[in-house]
Amino acid sequence: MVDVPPWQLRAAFARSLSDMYGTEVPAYTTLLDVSHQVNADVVARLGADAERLGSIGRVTAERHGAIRVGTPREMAQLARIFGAMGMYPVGFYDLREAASSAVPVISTAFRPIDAEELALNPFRVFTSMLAPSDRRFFSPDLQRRLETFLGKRELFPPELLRLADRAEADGGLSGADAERFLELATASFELSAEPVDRAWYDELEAVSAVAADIGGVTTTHINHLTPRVLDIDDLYARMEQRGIRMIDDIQGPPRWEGPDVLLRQTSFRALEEPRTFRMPDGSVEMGSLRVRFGEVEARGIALTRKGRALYDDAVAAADERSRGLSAAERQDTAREVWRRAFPTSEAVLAAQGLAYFTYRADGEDVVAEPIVYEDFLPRSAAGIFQSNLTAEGSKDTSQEGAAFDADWMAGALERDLHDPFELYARQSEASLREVAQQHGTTPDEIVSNLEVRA
Ligand code: OOG
Ligand code: NI
Repeated sequence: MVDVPPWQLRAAFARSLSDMYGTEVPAYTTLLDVSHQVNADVVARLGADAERLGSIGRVTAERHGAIRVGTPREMAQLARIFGAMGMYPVGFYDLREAASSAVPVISTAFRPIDAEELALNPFRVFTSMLAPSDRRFFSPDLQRRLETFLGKRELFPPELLRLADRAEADGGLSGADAERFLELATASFELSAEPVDRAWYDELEAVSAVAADIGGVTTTHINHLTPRVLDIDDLYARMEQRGIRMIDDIQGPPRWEGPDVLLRQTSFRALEEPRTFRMPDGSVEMGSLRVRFGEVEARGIALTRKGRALYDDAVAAADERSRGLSAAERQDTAREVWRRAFPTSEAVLAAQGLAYFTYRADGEDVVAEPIVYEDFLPRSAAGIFQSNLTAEGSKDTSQEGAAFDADWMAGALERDLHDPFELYARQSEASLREVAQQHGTTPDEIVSNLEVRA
């Protein structure tokens, strides 16, 4: 019997992970408190306008997680666990390219893909997989030892995977099974108390801190769990006022007077967490690792491919002109570039086909409502990864990188990999068809009228 549908599993899992992570990383609880205050203040200040990109209920519950695993097999297992919760792989991110320091991973994001499911609970997980075959980072010998190590570990108990498959086949679980599924799934992402092999961890860390975090231990863990805020600049300032050290930048678009687009992210610095280590002589010692951090984000309107190309050019131009500048100067420079590149109104974004909207009839009028960006940005992800690494690692750029792409990822996951642009376009076009029908006209006609009004 199905008592608990996928969306309820997803919402309950997000809550349970959040509770677990809050006990592991107390600064995360502070981040949640400050986020809630910031959001309450924005709602008090702006009223209904504050909810233009999502109801306050959705935004308050909204989180994304970050998880890192080692092999295609582990990725495929994750796909089953997330599939049980109505979360599907969307997008392909190559952080090996996006980062200048050694971040030898490729990634996707598991998330709901339908507007109704997103409204019920938008939980998403940025999921990365190590690439030991990439010669820029790993020698053939290290690759072999790494793959042997990873091949021996079991991250997810068979009972969890069986329950996941049942949930996916039946469209949910019975109450008792759901409880067991949530317990096993949450436990799979707890930080393990098992001693870390010091020599192995250090060897990998010399190559890449991310490689050590993934392949230096026999378990996985949630790296961060990110709440959403309505004013990320205010949040940044309030965290610093509380004495919590933030990374230097807010990644993504600068703060400006025009519409919020895509995604802005920042984080508090990775904290030193106590861990036990097994030393080469067999003794066990206390030590610490600094791998988990507290990220926070603000979301804006999803951009079309054309809008995204503008964004990518603006980011490259701002990077180019920001070299050697302070964080404040970098924001000013980005803002200048931005003002030249982007229109300052939603209406122009819509008319020029730069961003995605849904449309609805309001009497004789057509009202456009922005579609919120549900995905990630490789440049920002690389920035977040890098600003939290303890060491640069090593990357031999004279070597040929291993070839991975979206098709490879779909094959590893044994599932379709959704294209984010297609998902937004489909949602937008469906709404256009509906309004066109209500107005007895065509979608094209509706779009050209938008152009006239913008
Ligand atoms: C993922 C880093 C990227 C984001 O939100 O873009 C990321 C990781 O640290 O595993 O979290
Ligand atoms: Ni993140």
